[in-house]
Amino acid sequence: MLVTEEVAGALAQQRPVVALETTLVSHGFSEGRGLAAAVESERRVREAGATPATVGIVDGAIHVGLTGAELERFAEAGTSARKVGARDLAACLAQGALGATTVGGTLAVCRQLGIRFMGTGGIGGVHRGFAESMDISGDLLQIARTPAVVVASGPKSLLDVGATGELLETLAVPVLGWQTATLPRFYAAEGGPPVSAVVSDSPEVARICRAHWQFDGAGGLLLARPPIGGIDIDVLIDEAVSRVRSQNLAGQAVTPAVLSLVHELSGGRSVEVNRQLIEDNAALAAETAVAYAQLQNS
Ligand code: PSU
Ligand code: MN
Repeated sequence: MLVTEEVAGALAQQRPVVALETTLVSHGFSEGRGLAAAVESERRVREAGATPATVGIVDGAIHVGLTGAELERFAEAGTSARKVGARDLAACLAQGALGATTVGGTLAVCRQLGIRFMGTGGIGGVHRGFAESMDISGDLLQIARTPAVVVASGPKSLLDVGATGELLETLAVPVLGWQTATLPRFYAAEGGPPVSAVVSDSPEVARICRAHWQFDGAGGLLLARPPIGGIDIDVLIDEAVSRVRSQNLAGQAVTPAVLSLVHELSGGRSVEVNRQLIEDNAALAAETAVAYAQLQNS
């Protein structure tokens, strides 16, 4: 594993570190927008007083902390970069492929290094029609088994958000609503199921994390932050989901295909919301990482 000096130094001194993923860079956007979101996310993490640790697989090694040139490779590769969940890490490494880590893949790396905070846009979850397809994102199991907080604007709204909330409960993942009582739905702030606890500030999140991790074997938490300027595009999402389904796409290709169709159908409006919420979630992940470090040192 190649950990940059900046990240290794921060971890060694127990300073706040925030992991960021690369699937959203390669698969989540087109035309370099993923690169802009990644660069700005890193800037927001630093601005909040934490060290960004963007994770990706380059030339047969896991990189924790990416150079600008490496980030550009992920953006330029687009969907030709492998989408790497936890189960894909080993093959990607051994085969020397370029691998963009998902939330689940990134968390597997966080577990090795002891990184306790990560930011992303929306987590994967239980897909609509899961009873037939059995398509349930690997993100959920990785969140459950990694002692880390994932800051996201809830599950992506192309999923069955209610079923995702239920499965998070089954997996004993606390779902903390950032100044909200309901689980945000990625593009939309409203309309999701209730969260398991409402939180009002980052010191409170830090106290809950510390208490949670005192239980033997406790895993991850989801900190769900509603998007600012969220949009209700449920009709467009329904349309995109059914079009992708009729193309017989399955597995890893589903989420990127639906996202890109939603971006097209919304005339770019959803792209803007998506980019903004990714950056804001990175900043909140950093704020909570800082609060947690302060609590640990007090
Ligand atoms: N957030 C975004 N865009 C994305 C993702 C998150 O705003 O593309 C990615 C994450 O990497 C997440 C993945 O892990 O989508 C979920 O994919 P799937 O549903 O195939 O598990
Ligand atoms: Mn899937």
